[in-house]
Amino acid sequence: MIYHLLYPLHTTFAAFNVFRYITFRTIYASLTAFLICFLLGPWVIRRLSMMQVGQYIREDGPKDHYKKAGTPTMGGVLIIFAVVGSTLLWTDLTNRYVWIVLLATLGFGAIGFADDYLMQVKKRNLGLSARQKLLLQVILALLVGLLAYLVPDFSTKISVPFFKRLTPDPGWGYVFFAALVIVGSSNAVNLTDGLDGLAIGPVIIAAVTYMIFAYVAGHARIADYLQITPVVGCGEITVYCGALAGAGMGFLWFNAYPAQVFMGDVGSLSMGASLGTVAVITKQEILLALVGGLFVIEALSVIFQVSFFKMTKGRRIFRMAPIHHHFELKGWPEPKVIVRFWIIAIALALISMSTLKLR
Ligand code: 57M
Repeated sequence: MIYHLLYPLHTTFAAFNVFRYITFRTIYASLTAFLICFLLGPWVIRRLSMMQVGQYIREDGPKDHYKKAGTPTMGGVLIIFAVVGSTLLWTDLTNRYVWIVLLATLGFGAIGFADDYLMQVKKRNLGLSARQKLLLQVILALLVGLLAYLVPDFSTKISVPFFKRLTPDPGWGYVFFAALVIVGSSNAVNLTDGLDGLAIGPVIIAAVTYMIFAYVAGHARIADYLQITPVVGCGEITVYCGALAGAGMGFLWFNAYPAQVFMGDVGSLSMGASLGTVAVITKQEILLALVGGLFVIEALSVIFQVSFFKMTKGRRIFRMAPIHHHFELKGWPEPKVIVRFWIIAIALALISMSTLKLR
């Protein structure tokens, strides 16, 4: 809205020309989203506490978590409000990709909200059934994939990191591929969200990484120079990524150990799906497995643990899955696990950025 209101005035006030620039708007989208979370955070946390939207802690989890009982959850509502609000303020709202990514953010937020809400009403640590949740996620992700597919000139070729000539094209099958990326990302972030700041830290890191990829893909000359798939109009997704990173920082302010609030499914499902959608729009779908490599490690630890557990009738690979619980049970203090996992996420993001040159 700021873009639409102020940029046209550049003919009268030359300084307003600055609103044209994606870089400028990304910086302010990030700061706006940060401020929204930072300023509204205490009020939202108070409201959630008053409404007794407090986390129930499972008794079979690490004992260190018992003291977290009653911590307000559903803080993701604040993140989503900040991301959507800031995006509406700073992006070009005639851009279709902006609306597609907002649909993913709000839609997956709504699924998570329903899950969290049921959990609070039922007053136990279970919300929607896993099957119901997955079905809703798949339907919504297919819709998001279809909308991207329908954007004129949207390429259905898949970029393979490190191999610039390898671009398989599944045609309309791309819609299913996109849905897989979005649902996978949404659930992987959800599994990671089990320690204070453990999920939102890597979400910020991934948002910043994709900020760069969105800018590059949206800039015909730079995309051509770096030989990555150009995506006309995807520059506006840079601004969205800025809002995502800013909102994440604002939320982390309160979610940092010891957390005053958890994001809930409303936050984790929506953040993961947003990143998946950004990966699809920027045509860096497979790269998400590296940018968000930490989420992949967490998800794989669950897949291996559960498969092994079933195959061996009760034996385990890790002391507990997802893998962050394994290190907690080994005696690492929670902040150490969190910061070390962040370090891994930063290293993986750096390797991902090197694919701009290594190909
Ligand atoms: C969500 N949610 C946290 C909070 C957060 C298949 C199975 C591995 C699934 C997995 C699972 O349910 N994962 C999804 C993990 C929960 O946090 C809430 O959930 C929201 C995200 N959806 O925003 O509202 C707890 O996590 C802790 N937490 C923090 N700080 C935060 O900022 O400390 C969360 C955010 C909170 C809090 O304690 O209560 C969760 O862990 O439930 N299941 C598991 O993760 C369980 N693993 C398990 O059963 N492993 C088995 C295998 C065979 C399946 C094994 O290894 O033996 C563990 N989770 C818990 N207890 N709580 C183990 C038991």
